[in-house]
Amino acid sequence: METACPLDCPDTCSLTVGVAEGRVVSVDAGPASSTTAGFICAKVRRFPDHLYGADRLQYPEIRDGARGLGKFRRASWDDAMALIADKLQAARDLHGGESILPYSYGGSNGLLTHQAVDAELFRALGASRLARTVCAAPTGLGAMAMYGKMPGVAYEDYAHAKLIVVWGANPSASGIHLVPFLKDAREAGATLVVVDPRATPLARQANLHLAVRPGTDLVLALGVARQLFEAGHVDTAFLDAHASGVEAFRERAEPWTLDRVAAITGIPEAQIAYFIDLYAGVRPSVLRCGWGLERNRNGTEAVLAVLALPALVNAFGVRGGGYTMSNSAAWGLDDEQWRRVPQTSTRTINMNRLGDVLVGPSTPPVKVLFVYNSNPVATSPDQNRIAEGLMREDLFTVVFDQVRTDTTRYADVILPATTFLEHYDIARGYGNYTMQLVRPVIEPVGESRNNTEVFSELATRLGLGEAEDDTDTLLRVAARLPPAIGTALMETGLPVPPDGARPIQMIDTHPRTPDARIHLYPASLAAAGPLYAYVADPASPAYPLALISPASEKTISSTFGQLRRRKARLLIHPDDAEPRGVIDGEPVRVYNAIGDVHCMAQVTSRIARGVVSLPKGLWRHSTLNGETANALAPATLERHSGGACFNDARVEVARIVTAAVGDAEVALYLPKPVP
Ligand SMILES: Nc1nc2c(c(=O)[nH]1)N[C@H]1C(S)=C(S)[C@@H](COP(=O)(O)OP(=O)(O)OC[C@H]3O[C@@H](n4cnc5c(=O)[nH]c(N)nc54)[C@H](O)[C@@H]3O)O[C@H]1N2
Ligand SMILES: Nc1nc2c(c(=O)[nH]1)N[C@H]1C(S)=C(S)[C@@H](COP(=O)(O)OP(=O)(O)OC[C@H]3O[C@@H](n4cnc5c(=O)[nH]c(N)nc54)[C@H](O)[C@@H]3O)O[C@H]1N2
Ligand code: SF4
Ligand SMILES: [Mo]
Repeated sequence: METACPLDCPDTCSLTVGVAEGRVVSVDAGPASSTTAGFICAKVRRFPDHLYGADRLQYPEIRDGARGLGKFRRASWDDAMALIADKLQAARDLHGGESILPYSYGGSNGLLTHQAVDAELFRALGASRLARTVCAAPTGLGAMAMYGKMPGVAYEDYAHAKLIVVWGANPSASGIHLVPFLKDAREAGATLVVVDPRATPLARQANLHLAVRPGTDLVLALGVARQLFEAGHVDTAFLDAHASGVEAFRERAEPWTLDRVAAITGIPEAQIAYFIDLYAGVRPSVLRCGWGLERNRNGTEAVLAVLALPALVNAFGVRGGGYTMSNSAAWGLDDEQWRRVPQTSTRTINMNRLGDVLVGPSTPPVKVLFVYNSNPVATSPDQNRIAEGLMREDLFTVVFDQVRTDTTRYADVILPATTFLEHYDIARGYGNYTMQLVRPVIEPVGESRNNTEVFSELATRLGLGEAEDDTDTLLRVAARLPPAIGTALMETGLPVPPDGARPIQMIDTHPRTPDARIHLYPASLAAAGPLYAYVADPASPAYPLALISPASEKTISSTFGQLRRRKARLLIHPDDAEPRGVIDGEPVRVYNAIGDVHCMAQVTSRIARGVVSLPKGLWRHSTLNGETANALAPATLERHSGGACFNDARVEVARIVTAAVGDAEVALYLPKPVP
């Protein structure tokens, strides 16, 4: 049977699912979308393990025993929903609607299962609003301010580029369908540059790998810009015609001489100079900007400075020239069109601050937390504080998920959710230009229900709406899509965005800023102070190493994390391992003031000196002591967007040695070496 993959991945594959006797037996590439090109990732091929595994939730459960112990008893849907409706009503009556906090991210959800009926319910309740900033807040804000989220170069057109710059992206894991087009381009003679603190698979094949210190991309991009101005490589006629803020931008780049850039980024001057020569001279050139450079204190300004580069040299106007960031806005949809309850003006809580909001003072206090489409114990910053907050005796927590996650452990009520093979959805790609209908191929597993059913039933119980099922939502949303898109979605299954599926930037598609110009110095962001101001590294003598936590090919954020069997490994450079006595394959402790992760070490020169790396999305069982990278990630906010600063985690690493004390094996830590 034919469907599509809505998971949080830029590729939105078409899928063919084999079903026998009502059970999914195989999941593989489907024919509909040509970008899928006959292959999908190993994670989704293994989807039956997620559907039918031991961790799949089959029926509602109510806490049975002390909070956090993870003991639950089976309940009927009727009892579980009655209890939740009671708690929502009571919280609203006693403390006001804002004491209810819906917590969701929805990266792996399409238009029907996120910010649809759920949003209507929580708006009608007058609940607190949530700023969804755990991902893409800095890139989204920067790309919007500078280009109005102009659609980017399509994957297919990378094959036409002569210079490809992959900046803070790792498509070999995080969007694999771009990789064949990079290969085609390379075979046709294209040069590949990768900007990444890790030697990713593409960095290892690249002509030039700039191993940037995490959080310093702003400085690197400003240094490149300065040289482009200095050496006369800037297309001033193009900028006069299409950009604003050029002089203000140039002034901010001016101080960033190559020697200063090299000192801060850790990249040798000669490599930066080589990159500048390439970028000034080779056409068509395309820049794939990822999300790795946003997850720090300089995120938005880094994205601005990087996305300014194609404008400076006018990389646009040719097939295979320009840049790609998220293409989610290419469809030009206004999601408010299908929400029947208007937006409220209730308080907004930044999702990155969940721990503080639950533990610290908050007016009103959060009394009901409703978690769905998200797994915050595994994915949000400051894990230990979140866990502390979830232990609060006066908090009522609902967790609505497909599997028993690290977050369900803290629930008062667990509700079982369907997966995308059991419900309708509309998946909108953010890498390639595909939008597809997601169709149920099997009946719901166990008693699981989809988001539409659950949120509309709660609305009915609370007298705030009517029950509907996912086909009702589908028809309602499809009818409110722009006619060309809605009709094609339902009839051919493959609509095309308004500016086409392979737009040439500045020819087929243009900046969607109010004046249709490129804003190199966006006034909207400059109000709070001068833009392009580098904030120094948060490292300290106690915590000198930068911890990054990039996407893993084994999971999608935390999804499928239950299926990981091996203990996680910390990547550490030999020059950092040696003085700490850290040995490849042996246990280590990674710690700072807010967390302490025990895992295995992998000593490798595939990571820059001074940087260590753990996978994102790990579950507690993947480390030796149940803390993950998120326990070390501060809940600080990027200053423009409120975005998460996972990669601002600064840590120390020590070898763990064990010793037998009586019958027990006790871990001893080597003291930090004296420099
Ligand atoms: N298999 C798989 N695919 C995924 C996901 C997944 O979890 N697994 N997640 C999906 C989601 S939610 C997203 S947002 C996208 C993310 O897609 P990507 O942006 O490609 O993925 P990341 O791993 O977050 O970051 C990319 C690279 O940035 C590097 N990096 C870290 N810090 C810095 C820095 O300061 N500067 C620079 N230049 N590079 C840095 C990392 O080493 C990493 O190789 O992928 C999506 N696709
Ligand atoms: N350390 C570190 N942490 C990170 C990052 C990082 O770089 N470093 N990056 C972050 C990024 S890029 C992102 S996008 C976030 C993602 O953060 P989350 O959104 O919390 O992560 P997911 O694993 O996508 O969680 C989605 C959950 O929703 C459930 N789900 C899926 N579909 C449905 C549905 O239809 N109904 C219901 N009720 N549940 C459903 C899934 O089973 C899954 O448990 O994580 C961030 N966390
Ligand atoms: S996760 Fe990405 S690569 Fe894997 S099937 Fe889904 S869209 Fe395709
Ligand atoms: Mo993400």
